[in-house]
Amino acid sequence: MKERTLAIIKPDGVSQRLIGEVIRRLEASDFRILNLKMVRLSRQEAEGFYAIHRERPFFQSLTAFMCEGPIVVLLLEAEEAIQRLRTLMGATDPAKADTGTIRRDFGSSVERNVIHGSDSSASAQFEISFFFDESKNSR
Ligand code: DAT
Ligand code: MG
Repeated sequence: MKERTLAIIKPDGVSQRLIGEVIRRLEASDFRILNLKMVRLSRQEAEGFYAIHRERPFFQSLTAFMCEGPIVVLLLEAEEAIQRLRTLMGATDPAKADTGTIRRDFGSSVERNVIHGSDSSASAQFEISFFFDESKNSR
């Protein structure tokens, strides 16, 4: 089934000049980019995006990291997009991620792991509408 999902190239990905490499991998893997933008999150926006994690011990550090520089937000469409993006990304901790995944190849720690991807259709819906006006998402 064709699905939409949201990916974010995190500040460490942008600063390592990995925008092109991440997009290349996504397109090579048959993801269609329906929309994308570079933004710099305020602390409040980062906290809103990651609100589901607000009770976790790493919340402050995570939201500070997400604001340290620009990010690239991508609205993606593909067959089984949600699960396939997660597979391309690899496990949260780059040290535990499979060989050949984006996080394994470029991540430097469990926090600085280069890429975000929605983990379910409910989170994809929330995250897409967080960044994009739904009426402008078709192409
Ligand atoms: P994922 O990004 O793989 O969906 P998650 O939703 O559990 O992982 O956590 C969101 C982000 O929070 C993750 O990309 C990096 C950070 N994070 C998760 N667990 C962490 C931990 N134990 N220490 C520091 N940061 C963590
Ligand atoms: Mg997650």
